[in-house]
Amino acid sequence: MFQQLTDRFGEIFRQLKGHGKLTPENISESLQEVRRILLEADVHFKVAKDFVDAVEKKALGVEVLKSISPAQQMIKIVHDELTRLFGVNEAPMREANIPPTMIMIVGLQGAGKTTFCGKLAKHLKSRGRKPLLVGADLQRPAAVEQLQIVAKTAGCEFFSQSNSTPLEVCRNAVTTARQRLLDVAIFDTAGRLHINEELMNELVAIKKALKPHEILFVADGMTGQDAVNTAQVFVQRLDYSGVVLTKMDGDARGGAALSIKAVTGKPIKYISLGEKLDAFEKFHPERVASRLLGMGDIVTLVEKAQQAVDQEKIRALEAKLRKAEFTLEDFLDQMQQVKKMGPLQNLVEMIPGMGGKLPKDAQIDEKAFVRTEAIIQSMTPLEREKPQVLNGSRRLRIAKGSGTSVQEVNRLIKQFEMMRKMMKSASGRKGRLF
Ligand SMILES: Nc1nc2c(ncn2[C@@H]2O[C@H](COP(=O)(O)OP(=O)(O)OP(=O)(O)O)[C@@H](O)[C@H]2O)c(=O)[nH]1
Ligand SMILES: [Mg+2]
Repeated sequence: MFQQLTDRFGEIFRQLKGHGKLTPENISESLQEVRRILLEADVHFKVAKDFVDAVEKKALGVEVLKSISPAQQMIKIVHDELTRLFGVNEAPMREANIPPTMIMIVGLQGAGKTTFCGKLAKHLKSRGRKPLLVGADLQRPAAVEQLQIVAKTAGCEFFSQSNSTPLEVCRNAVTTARQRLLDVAIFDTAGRLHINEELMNELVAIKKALKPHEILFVADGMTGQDAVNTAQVFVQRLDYSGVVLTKMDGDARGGAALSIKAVTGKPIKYISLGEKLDAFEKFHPERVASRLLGMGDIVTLVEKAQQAVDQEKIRALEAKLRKAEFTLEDFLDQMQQVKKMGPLQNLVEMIPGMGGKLPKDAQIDEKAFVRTEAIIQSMTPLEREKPQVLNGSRRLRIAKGSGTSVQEVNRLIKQFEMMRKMMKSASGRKGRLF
């Protein structure tokens, strides 16, 4: 995801490293480059302009701190602005007081609606919910069968009916959900090649009659500004509650992701990263901003790993997180769990210290993964527990032992400390269902 943006931002920060401090000249030089990068990534021109202006204002206003390099200062400012652009606070899903919670999925043809329905249902099921997948796409032949297969793969219940209207299907699905004691109904609606009145009227009728708790607009992330334009038309007609960006595993340049919240006013709630039902993530603005800047996203990484480890381990880990006692040993353990989970491509960018090393063609650098592992494995138990004992000679020994360099060891340790801080601040926000 965002590989191109990550590489290009990395170049800017590297260039800034050569300077002693931020000056109006080097700020302006960097920002010209930032503007170019954003426009090349197909970010909406107004969004790009506002972004650059905001970064400039902050950069010119920062106090020059001796202990922080200009590159670090700039990273922090860009990171904060990206987070703001993505919507700052994670957007929670609304739930029904009296079940079922109704979630309506809308979007153009082929955007990934049906696949997303399956992903969301599977995710909810893993959280102890009982979702009902509702086939309300009566337009495309075989659409209902497709959803039925998805429901089976997700291990969830399914409802549809022929010789009916989409509104009737949704209405009857709600009754069915109540009868079967299912607490979430997900409506998979029809797509069209282009926006047309018939489609909009159909969707507006469902919205009016049933007042779904959430309406999620699904956009193909590969289509850049087209997705943003469609999102804008849909929000005017349907005033949906959130956006799902799909196909973020491909070579999406990032334009849609960076523009859609600013243009529509609606937050991205989920991203989809592949055809398989678990290639799916809740969208966390701050984490994604970190990932985009090559800083990794260890919180998401741990969450994914938690799904693969047993309950006891999860509890032990949570206790450590709360007390900020997470050690390099735990990190290694998590990494090994994660490796079993694949696709590595989606996970690799969350590991601090690896983002910048991914080659341009976005091939997975399996070697970098192995090197991180080798570094930790070359440490003694004490060092893994207390990285603060790692003095120069220990670092040299570890570098030799792991066949890496002292710089690599330093980088890993520095990023590990950063991630520990992140975890501490993230561990307070747990237990949300969606
Ligand atoms: N690579 C990738 N492919 C995806 C993703 N999401 C969906 N697809 C693929 O995109 C194609 C269309 O997905 P669907 O879920 O059928 O799209 P839809 O919006 O329901 O399409 P209609 O029902 O025709 O409107 C399928 O081949 C999916 O496997 C994703 O996140 N990444
Ligand atoms: Mg579909």
